[in-house]
Amino acid sequence: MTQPFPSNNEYSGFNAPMRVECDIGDLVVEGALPKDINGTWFRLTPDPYYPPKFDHDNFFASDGMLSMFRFHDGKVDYKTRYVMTDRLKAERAAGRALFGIYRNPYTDDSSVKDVPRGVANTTPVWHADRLLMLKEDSLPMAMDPATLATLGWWNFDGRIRSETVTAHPRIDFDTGEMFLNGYEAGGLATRDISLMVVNKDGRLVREEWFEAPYVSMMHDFVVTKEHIVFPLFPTTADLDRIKGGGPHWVYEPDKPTWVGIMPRDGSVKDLRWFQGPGVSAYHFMNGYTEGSKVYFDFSYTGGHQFPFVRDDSGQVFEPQKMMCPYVRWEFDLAKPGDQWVEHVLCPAVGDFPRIADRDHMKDYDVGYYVNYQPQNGPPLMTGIAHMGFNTVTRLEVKSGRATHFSLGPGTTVAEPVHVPSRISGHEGYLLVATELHDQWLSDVVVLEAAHIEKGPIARIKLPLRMRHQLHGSWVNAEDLPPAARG
Ligand code: V55
Ligand code: FE
Repeated sequence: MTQPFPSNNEYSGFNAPMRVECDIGDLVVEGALPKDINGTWFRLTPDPYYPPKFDHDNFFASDGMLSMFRFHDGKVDYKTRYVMTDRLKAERAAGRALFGIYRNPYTDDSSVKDVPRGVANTTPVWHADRLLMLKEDSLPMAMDPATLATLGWWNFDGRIRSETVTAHPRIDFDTGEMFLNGYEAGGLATRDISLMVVNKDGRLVREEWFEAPYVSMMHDFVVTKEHIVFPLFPTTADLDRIKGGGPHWVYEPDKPTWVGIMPRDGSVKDLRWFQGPGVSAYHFMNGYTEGSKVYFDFSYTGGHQFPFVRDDSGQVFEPQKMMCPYVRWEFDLAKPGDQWVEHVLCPAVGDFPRIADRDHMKDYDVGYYVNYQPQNGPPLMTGIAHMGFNTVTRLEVKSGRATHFSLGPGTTVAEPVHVPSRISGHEGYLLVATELHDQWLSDVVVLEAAHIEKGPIARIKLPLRMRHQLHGSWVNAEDLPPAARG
């Protein structure tokens, strides 16, 4: 019998686990789905099968649940399946959690010391005819895009040396190359960082390693047509602390932020390091190179975003340290020194940026992200930050012009996904999972990307609530194998 989950914010309210694997055909839709939305939206959600071994564990340690919305012929179907990792199989056989706290194997049951800890719960990526579930502490896990059955760990035909692969690959739309990094590449709390390139056919063609100044939770990185950028923020790991049963991560803002930049065609030996005040950041919207200048766009905060890291670091929540705008950092490689220049792009503090796939690594103008705006309703407890975003923003990075969408009080939004239109000159669509806290349900809204402020052109109604989504990917039907099309 499964025991109750802890009643804290990581496992209750809208964060209460769902544990539902289901198939729902031809969902109810209000409005009309555009006919040129034809393909599948894959999404990952951490959703623990069993209550954690320790109540103070966190959302990111939960089993991966893959879901898909498959759009075809003006209809949409929904399917969810657990990623059947070795870990989940072992726990289901035992009928309880066997693995201890987030990224600390020293807190596990001795019976699972040889079982991989990976939960494959962060980003589903489609590349070279493979659907890969990524989590930054492990190798990718492959899933079947038609049935969502788990196929097994993917080690690039045995070629990869790195023990870890980022959940945020950077794919060059023009060449089909996928750029990856791995931190703690050589094992738990090591300073080794790997850089890997997988060609359009799925073959690992390049792998190089270097040592970081400290072990950093490098959640995302930046690749342009000419450069590769490793941004290290001071959320750090320490092996002795982990061995003592302590948390994997603490935030040390007294340490600097480091940014390493190398030529894309060069080597990690060419890394040039820049340095600034310690801050915390997760996702980059995009980056590009223009002459001697390298730019990337994102938002960071002075305090740490996640309560579990803040608490373990002995820090108090200071709202003013969270009020950081959306910015561009500019690095001029023609100039000496180790500093960058910061430009403010938009005052709305937020995260989960997305752009059209074709715009990656190049000069671009339009990005989408989510943020919390008080005029759209009081804060709601959900997700890992314990406060949901309630607004989608479309930002023109050159002019700073921003437009917004919200369903209003009692609702939240997750990371949008961009769907390209087949009509030339059309900006495409955004699909956004929402939480309707008053109804205890979730809808998916379909927005016209260029006109999000006009509100949804369609609302896909689910008969149940979806647990807080992390990342997703859109795949056009023609890029999927026939069995995975509608
Ligand atoms: C993040 C998510 C993770 C993780 C580390 O969003 C960082 C950041 C879902 O797992 O393990
Ligand atoms: Fe992420």
